[in-house]
Amino acid sequence: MIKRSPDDLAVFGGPVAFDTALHVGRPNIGDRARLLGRINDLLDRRWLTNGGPVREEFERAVAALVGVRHCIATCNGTVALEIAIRACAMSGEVIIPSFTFVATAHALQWQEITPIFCDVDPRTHTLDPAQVEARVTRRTTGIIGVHLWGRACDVDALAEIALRRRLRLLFDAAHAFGCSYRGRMIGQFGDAEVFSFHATKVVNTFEGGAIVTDDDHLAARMRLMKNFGFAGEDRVVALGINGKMSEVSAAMGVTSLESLPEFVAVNQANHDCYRVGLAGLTGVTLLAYEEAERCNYQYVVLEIDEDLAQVTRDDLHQILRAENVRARRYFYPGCHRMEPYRSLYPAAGRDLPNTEWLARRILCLPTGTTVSTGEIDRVCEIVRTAVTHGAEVHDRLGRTAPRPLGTL
Ligand code: T4K
Repeated sequence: MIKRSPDDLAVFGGPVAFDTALHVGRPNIGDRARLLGRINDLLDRRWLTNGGPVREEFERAVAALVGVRHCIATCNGTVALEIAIRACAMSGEVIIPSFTFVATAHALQWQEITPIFCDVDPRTHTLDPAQVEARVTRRTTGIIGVHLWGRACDVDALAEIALRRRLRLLFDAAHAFGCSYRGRMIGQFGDAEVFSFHATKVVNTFEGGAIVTDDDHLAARMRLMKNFGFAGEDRVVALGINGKMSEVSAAMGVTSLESLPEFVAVNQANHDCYRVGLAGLTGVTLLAYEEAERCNYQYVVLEIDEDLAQVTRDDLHQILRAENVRARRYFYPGCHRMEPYRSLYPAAGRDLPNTEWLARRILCLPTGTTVSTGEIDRVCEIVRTAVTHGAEVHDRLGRTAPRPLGTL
């Protein structure tokens, strides 16, 4: 049914728009027959992990697409970050944004390195280089920039700071596979960059990740580290862990890579559909991607200005969930408000005004190959109805008195 008035919304007793939930991060599968063929082959070979041919094929394909000499595939993006951090000999303090998935911070804290949370630029959602500079101390050994939503950080400014202050520079490129910065593929910057190939990413390996770099020594160190430090059958030459990607994951990765252009095209068409469907809505901005760059359009990110829209981001989240649209409030409430950081640095929010501001404005909407443009039209219609009747909807949700606009 068409939802034109607040009474039509499921949250106020109207019919639920979707029988089956619409998810953010629904996995892309690619060519199932080819995937199953590859899985059959690897079963026949009886080579399931530890340096198999499919993992090697995946690493070659990733390195070629990114344009780097080395790709080290791993069991997930978090372990890839941990290995890259250790291989770069980061210690003491490392500067990162708080507005990111918590894995960026955990990868440091897990190794007893202090994450120093830095504010982001409210327009780009990525590290503000001036704020980074202000947080460098004698204990600082590195910077980890995050290419949030697949949009590159200010790579040149961060590289300049890292060079001048003699810091290591890594990029958490978990969202940015297949994206570019100033015409060069993301993956080519800093000492190394880290991708996630988690099920929810544009290219997936069920669980998986990779570190890419042009630094031969760093690559050799990371290859040892991800395999317990083994340099031969019974020779261990360094401290290592088990960070290996399995053959079945790599089979998914190779298959997924073959369909990358199609996945991106679908994401782009979906993004266009959202842009048209939400055009002209007061207080609702769809995050844009730069036309001149390569983008994977994997995240559909709305920014809600609650003063203009008269509904809060949390109102919209509640309204969409009631319609079976599982929108996500990434990356609320910011790492600094999650444990253990919240207890360790209770006052961190004071120095992160843009992070706090963004964390209450952002809502991610479903996209990917499982979402049709017809479904997107209906999602847009729900948002439009809620915002068009913003004041009434907010009031009816019963938040005005106990929870005024502007509070988290
Ligand atoms: N750095 C950054 C900036 C990252 O965003 C991430 C991961 C990392 C580092 C670490 O990389 P990994 O170690 O994960 O490789 C999800 C993902 O688990 C996580 O990989 C991702 N970022 C993050 C942004 O999103 P959650 O906690 O939101 O996951 P979950 O289980 O709530 O799933 C998200 C949505 O996807 C749900 O609506 C359900 C749907 N879904 C999920 C899975 C796994 C499916 O429909 N099918 C599925 O198989 O973290």
